[in-house]
Amino acid sequence: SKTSFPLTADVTAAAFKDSILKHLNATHGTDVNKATNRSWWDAVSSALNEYVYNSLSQTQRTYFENDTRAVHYFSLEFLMGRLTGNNLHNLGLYTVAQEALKELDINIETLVDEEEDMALGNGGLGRLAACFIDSLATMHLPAVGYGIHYEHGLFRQEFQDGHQIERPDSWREYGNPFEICRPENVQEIPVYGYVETKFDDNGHIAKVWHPGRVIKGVPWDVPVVGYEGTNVNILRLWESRASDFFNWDVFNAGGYHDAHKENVESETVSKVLYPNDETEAGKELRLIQQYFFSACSLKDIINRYQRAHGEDWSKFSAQVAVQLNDTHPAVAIPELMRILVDEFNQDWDYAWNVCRETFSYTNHTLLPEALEKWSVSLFEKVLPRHLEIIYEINRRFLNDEVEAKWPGNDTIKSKLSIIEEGHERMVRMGNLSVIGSNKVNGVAEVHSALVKSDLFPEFDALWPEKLTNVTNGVTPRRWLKACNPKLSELIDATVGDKWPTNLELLRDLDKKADDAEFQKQFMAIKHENKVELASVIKELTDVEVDPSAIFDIQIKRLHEYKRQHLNLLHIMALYRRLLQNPDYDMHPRVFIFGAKAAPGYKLAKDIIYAINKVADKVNNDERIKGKLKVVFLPNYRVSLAEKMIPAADVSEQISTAGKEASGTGNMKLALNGAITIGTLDGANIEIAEEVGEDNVVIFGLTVDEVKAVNKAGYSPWDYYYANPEIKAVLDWFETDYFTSGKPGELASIKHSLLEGGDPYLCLADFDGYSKAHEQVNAKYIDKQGWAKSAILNTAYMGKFNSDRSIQDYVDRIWKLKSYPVKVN
Ligand code: DL6
Repeated sequence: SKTSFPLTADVTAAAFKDSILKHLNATHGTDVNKATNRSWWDAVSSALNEYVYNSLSQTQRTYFENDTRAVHYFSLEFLMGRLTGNNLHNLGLYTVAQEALKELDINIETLVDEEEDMALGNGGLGRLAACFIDSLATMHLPAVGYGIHYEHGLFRQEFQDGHQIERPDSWREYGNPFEICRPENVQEIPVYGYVETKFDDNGHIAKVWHPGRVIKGVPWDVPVVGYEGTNVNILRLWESRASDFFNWDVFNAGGYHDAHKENVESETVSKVLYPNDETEAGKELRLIQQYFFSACSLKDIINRYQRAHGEDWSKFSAQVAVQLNDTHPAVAIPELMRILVDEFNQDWDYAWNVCRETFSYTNHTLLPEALEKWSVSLFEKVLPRHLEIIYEINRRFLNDEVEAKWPGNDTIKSKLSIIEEGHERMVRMGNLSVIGSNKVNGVAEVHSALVKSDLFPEFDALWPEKLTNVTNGVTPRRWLKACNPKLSELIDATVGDKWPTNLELLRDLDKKADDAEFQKQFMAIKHENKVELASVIKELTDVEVDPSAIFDIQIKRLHEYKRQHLNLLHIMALYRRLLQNPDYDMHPRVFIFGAKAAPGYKLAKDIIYAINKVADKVNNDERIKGKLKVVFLPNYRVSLAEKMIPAADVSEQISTAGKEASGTGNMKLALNGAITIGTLDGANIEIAEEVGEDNVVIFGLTVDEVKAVNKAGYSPWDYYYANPEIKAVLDWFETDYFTSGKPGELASIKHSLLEGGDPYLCLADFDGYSKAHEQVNAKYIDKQGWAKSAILNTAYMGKFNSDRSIQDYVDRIWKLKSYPVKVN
């Protein structure tokens, strides 16, 4: 049971067991007689951390000695999930730990279930950040992730009578073994106050910001273990505290009450993650969160830079790349200008060049409601000096660059301006991000094309080289190797064990796609995974499902554009067909959902409720002979995804074309051998190109057709009157069929699809979707054809490795060199 990785090659189960026992006592102060699961988990984590910390120190030394250029990934969200299994796998210690624990009579799977998910993100954007830092460490690239150390991550979801209830998440209530507090790197961050204009001895204007409050930023480092464990990077998360210095002043002046209030307000900054994934109302606290973590991170970067280069700024942008994960950290742009101009007296033009060479920006959405804007008055209150700097950036940009390209064109100027004029003037963070960056990327081919053509066409005309694409990817270490051990073993035996760092190697599986014996093995593993998921379903919902049914899975945030309600309409149509004809020809199906709705998003919560109510009815209706089941698993999160994805036969990727920037769940499911039923949207298009049109089921309007339909004036009523099935299903929502004695409880869905105008074209796509499902059914009945398609999905997903995405960022944007730590 030795590992195959050089660093841990000599570690035996016996030695690991000794280490666990040592830490149980010496680190955690307990013993085998008293130890709870939690204590065992703590002890395993400490045993594991010995290897992590060793590599961490060596990595930091290697980067320091080589004075490396590094990328700094600024993200308000890192959806890390659990770390124990992941770190064990990446160090090659999973089997060793499993055996060691077995000797102690402990099941490793029960133990890793002890760990709360680190849910410091909402969905796609945050999980992408987590995959990216895994890839950066695996590829030996100097990188730091920067974010917020939220005390409460994304809420825990419960259902009460089918309704979503939000409960606070407390992922570190009793501490977390995978983070290290670094008091030596604390930062002080000013906010509020006013700006004084002064003149220096030479008569030059100097701006002095007198802050109204100072917030202390305390860094917590989470080691990020690359695959094979040689390089360990860090994720540095900032916790806000009241600044001692500042509050003692108030306290001594007799203002105990005020001091206490300020303490509470300062500590509130990192208290909780905002639970909306695509929209954010102009909340003051959210702006402070954005500034707080951006400013802490920049100070941290500058401290490190100055240790090597003092005040010679000429090398700054050669050493430091900052990637802005969406516009959330865009305030870092004026902050770096403020530091260079106000604190280090650099010339404006010089500082601006440094800034532009340092920052790049990734856009993750085209939804208008998600494009961040802050009211000028709020900005002025919280960050008065930054607003002045933004005005100056804007003035120079419009007067010099825009004027040179489009002389006298005020229409273009007002469109490109960072400031939106109107009854309330707004700061447009998207425009600021484009203007202050050297590269801007979308996250899938079609999305990046739309960023150019629809969102930022004038910026593209002004700087044709600036806008580019980097298609998203997912880490195959977590999303295949760790979550699907049985399939991983089969793959190892077929194409060798190097695929976790070179996913293109899976391509060789295609030679086995027609091999009956291999098909049998592949599908037997899928079946075993389905058996395991069936028992999770039973445990969480008390619903029994048959693992020989088709497992059809839709997992993602609940949002109208993702169209869980289109899936629901089709389920209701199937149910109706079965009621009308009990012999209706279909292979048994289990529709499985996982999704959280933003707490203030009423219709999204209504859709969850409707799915749960339909599920209750369908699952208990004996007339349909178990041919149809519907389950909604509560509290969808990374660790639940790891159990669902390996068991999926069908992957639902059914967003309205043009709305899903990329999607990454689509990649995880296909990689694990699920067949996609999807629209030509986001990365689905590239997945279909890679796996081939015989191995996906595509339906629905294309991006251009969606535009044409909307332009011509879309009327959902036409579909309601023309298609009796649509009419019957929509009318069902108004009855009490699913909500006995309470008619109308589900009516909001019908209303949104008719009176509400069906903004995401569910009814227009219903017929295509329904036919696509018939195709899925026919395909599944052809057992060999299905097995072949499933195998080819796994085989041809090599492109969607997040290592490939990172290599694209390195080549097109970051220009980094890799520094593998030498193993002695
Ligand atoms: O790029 C990661 C992920 C995409 O895969 C999804 O398609 C997209 O919806 C998501 N965007 C967000 C929106 N956040 N903001 N702003 O999470 O990004």
